[in-house]
This record gives sequence, C-alpha cells and structure tokens, in this order.
Amino acid sequence: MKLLLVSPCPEVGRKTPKTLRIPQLALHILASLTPNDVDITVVDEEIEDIDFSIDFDLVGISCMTATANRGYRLCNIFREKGSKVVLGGVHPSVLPQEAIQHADAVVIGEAEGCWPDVIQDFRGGKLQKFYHIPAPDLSKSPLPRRDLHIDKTLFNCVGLVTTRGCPYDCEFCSVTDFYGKKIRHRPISMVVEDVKQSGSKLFLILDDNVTGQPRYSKRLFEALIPLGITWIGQSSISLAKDQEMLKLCRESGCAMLFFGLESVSPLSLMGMKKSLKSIKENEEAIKVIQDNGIAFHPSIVLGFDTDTKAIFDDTLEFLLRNKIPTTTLNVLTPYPGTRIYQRFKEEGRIISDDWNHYDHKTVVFQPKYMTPRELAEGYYYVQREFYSFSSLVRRIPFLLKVFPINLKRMLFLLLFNFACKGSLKYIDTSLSWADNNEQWNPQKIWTCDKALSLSKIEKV
Ligand code: B12
Ligand code: SF4
Repeated sequence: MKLLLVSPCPEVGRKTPKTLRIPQLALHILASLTPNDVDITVVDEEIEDIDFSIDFDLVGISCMTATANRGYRLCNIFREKGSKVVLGGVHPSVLPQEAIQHADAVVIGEAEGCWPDVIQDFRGGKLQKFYHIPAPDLSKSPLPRRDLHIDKTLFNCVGLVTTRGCPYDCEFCSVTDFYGKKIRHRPISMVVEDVKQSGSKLFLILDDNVTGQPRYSKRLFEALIPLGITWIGQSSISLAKDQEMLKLCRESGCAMLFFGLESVSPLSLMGMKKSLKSIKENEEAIKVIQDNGIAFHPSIVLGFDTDTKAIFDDTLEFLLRNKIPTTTLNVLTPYPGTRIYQRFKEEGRIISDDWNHYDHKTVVFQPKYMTPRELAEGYYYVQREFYSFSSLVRRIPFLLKVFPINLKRMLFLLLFNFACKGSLKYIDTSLSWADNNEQWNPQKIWTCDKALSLSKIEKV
C-alpha cells in the first residue's frame, strides 16, 4: 500500500525561504501512527513539489484555512487519479461538512486516536466519512517519524510538542475549540527521547503556552538542561512573575518566546482574557523577560473593534520604545469556527468567504473605525516600517542587549527580517477581489469619539 501525506502550500510555487523551513510535525505524527508495512511519502508543499506521476492508494492532506482551497484542489486531482483521500487539520475539523464535499473521509481533531482505524478501514474497503476521538491520551502515541525529514537546513529547526489545549478560549482563536480547554501533556521522558532521537539541536516548541502548567513546565525544563539544546516557544506573559520559571527557561536553552500580546491598545487589552491588562504592566514584564536573556517576540493583531487609525503609529512606537527585536504582525482574521467569525457574520461584516484570503495578511471583514482598505494600508505601513533597513539597524542593539554576541542568533534575526520584508509582496491593499467592494465605504464606519477619548485617558 502506498500512502502520501501532504501539507499544501497557500499558493502554488510559493516556498518558505530555505533557512527558515520547519517541517510540518503533523505529517511525521501521522507517519508514526501508520503500520510499518505501508510505503509512506511525505511532502510539505512549502518545501518541495508533489510528484504527480506516482500513483498512491491513499492520500492524507493536512489543511489550515489559508491552505484549504489548495488542499481541496489536491483532493480533486488525486481522486481523479483513483486514490482515496482523507482530509485533516484545523480547517476540515471546524468545517467537516464542507471538507467532505472534496474527500472520502475527514478526521475531526487530533489524529492520535483514530488514524490507525482510518488505515484499517481503508484496507478493509469500508472507509467511513467522519472520524473523531476527542482529547486522545498523548502518552500512548509513538514518537514522530522524524527520519522522514525532508531536508536539513542551516538551522535544522524541528517542531516539538509537549502539551496540547488552552483554557483561555479567546474570541478570535480556534485552538481551545480544537484541542480543548484542559491542558494535556506528554510524559517528560517521552519528550526527552523525542529530542534525542530527532538529531537536532534547535526546536520550535509548538505548544500554545509552554509555561501553562507550571509544575510540569519546570520539571520539563530541568530535564532539557543536560541536552544542551536551543529552543523557541510560545508563553503567556505572566511568566515574568515567576523568577524560578524564567531561570529554568533560560538554562534549558530558551532563546526567544512568542507572546500573544495581541494589541498595544489599552482598550483592546481590557476586553481580552489576559493576565496583564495594562500597557504599563506589559512593558514591565517585557523588560523582566529580556533582562533574563530571553528575546521577547510579540504577536500583534491589527483591526480589533477598538482600533482607530492611531493604532498603526502607536504599535510602531510601542515596539521601538520597548526594544523589541522581532515581531509577528497580523491583520485580525475571523477564522471559521471562532466566535468572532460568527459575530461578524451576524453583523454582516464578512467581505469575503474565499479561504485564500484568510492568511492574517488580508482584510476579510469590515473594521469598526476605518475602511477595509485603510486597515490593509495601515497594516502594510507598520510591516514595512518595522522591517525596513533603518529599523533593522536600530534593532540590532536590542538583540545584542538580550544575548551577548552570538552569530547564529544574529543571522536568524537578519533572515527573519528579510523574510518579513519579502512577505510585503503578499499583502493585497487593493481589496479588488472583495465581495461587493463598493458597499464597504466610509459610510459604514462607526464614529470613534468614545474610543479616542478613552485611549487619551490611558495615555495620561
Ligand atoms: C507552529 C504554528 C505555526 C508555524 C508552523 C511551523 C511549522 N512548519 O510547523 C508557523 C509560524 C509557520 C505558522 C504559520 C501560520 N499559522 Co500557525 N500555528 C502554529 C501552531 C502554534 C501549532 C501548529 C502545529 O504544528 N501543531 C502541532 C501539530 C502536530 O498539530 P496539528 O498540525 O494540529 O496536527 C494534528 C491535528 O490537526 C491532526 N491533523 C493535522 N493534519 C492532518 C491531516 C490528516 C490527514 C489527518 C488525519 C489528521 C491531521 O493530527 C495532528 C496530530 O494530532 C498552531 C496552533 C495550534 N495549537 O495548533 C497555529 C495555527 C495552526 N496557525 C494558524 C495560522 C492562522 C497561521 C498563519 C495563517 C498565520 C500567519 N501570520 O501567517 C500562518 C499560515 C502558514 C501557511 N502555511 O499558510 C491558525 C490556524 C487557524 C485556521 N483556521 O486556519 C492556528 C490554529 C493558530 C490560531 N491561533 O488559530 N503557524
Ligand atoms: S489566542 Fe492563545 S491564549 Fe487565546 S485561546 Fe488561542 S492559544 Fe489560547
């Protein structure tokens, strides 16, 4: 039996720069759950092209919303060639009825509990339409088949999972719905074995909050110290309040942490379930974290209902004032399956249902205090200014302050900068594709007096 496991690219021919490539862990997990007698091919389309001349019996495709259209196109191609196709990942999981129009079966949620059944049913000729095992026990899964590594890059960074689940359930995020509110973890001995077997020294820990279960996280970091690895992860900013955790994080090899700061607007922060609600508290936390030798990488979303056009300059000013070396800037994207999608749908504010545009770079909704185009242009402006050459020159000392001269980390900063600069070409500020483009004009915009006066209060 020949099995192909694919992670589609958002656009044909669009590849991730070689040095920044991280193979999709989901494909290696699926491979590890597949019986040994199956001949497996793994293709991450952002890294290499699919060889359509080969015939496969079964094809498994992993989709996010931004890659769903390409995933559905691949389903058609392979089904026409006679293969059976199974879809999985976050998008098919939140929209299984849409996904099944294109595939023979859909796995809703995590693969661990049901992939062996899918293979068995396929072999027995009785593939079912839907498979779903909620919150599988992570201690029962085999280690990912990292031997199917696609290529070794300069950094050879690989993904690593230690926990799944998030208790916060933010309005714009799919994670809690997908993985559940309860944090589940892999046994520490299993994570250590996974690290050792991977052959890599650099890891992206894919958990939504690597410090979310303090007792577990501290024991995990202690176990990682002797392995001498470097890792990047995501954490809640409340980490700054726990000196012991900060120390263990650094000693276990943590170079940089992504934080879902989400916004530099006091009004937006007030409306979110965040541990630190004021700008002042966040700024103090950033300083504590960077003083502990961990680079602070905030993920910032532009276009919340409390954002006026002032948010663009406020964001740039905040990033430079707080000596932030790198950041991820996103346009608010109402993903299907989230509460914000439901709300915007009910308010008639979704301007496109074409999943290709759901990439965090394109405006797919009517913002409250500006036109969609103003949000798109404002987003482009912040991205362009933050990743400009002159800004890079200003930010190099920020990184040097966090860690003493380290050529590899400096190279990473440069490459990350160039990749973000390069991604400017994918930002479509024309919005010419938007449904009923003419109706999204300034008359649709709310008056912003209240928001402006409140943000003035906070600044004073
Ligand atoms: C790490 C990560 C990234 C990394 C990926 C690095 C890499 N190459 O691995 C980077 C930074 C590149 C990234 C980019 C983006 N990401 Co991202 N990312 C994540 C994150 C944090 C972890 C994903 C992960 O690898 N998890 C570990 C693996 C093992 O889990 P998994 O992929 O879910 O797979 C499991 C199941 O889904 C299922 N499964 C998956 N595929 C398949 C296929 C089959 C056939 C079957 C049976 C089962 C199955 O089984 C697996 C094992 O249980 C998630 C959040 C999360 N907790 O999931 C967001 C997340 C997936 N990302 C998201 C988004 C929006 C993006 C971006 C669009 C953001 C942007 N600014 O551009 C881009 C899109 C990139 C693209 N290709 O188009 C959203 C997706 C929402 C949606 N509805 O699509 C998520 C859910 C975050 C969120 N807050 O909502 N991301
Ligand atoms: S945005 Fe972060 S904190 Fe909020 S639900 Fe998603 S993963 Fe959890």
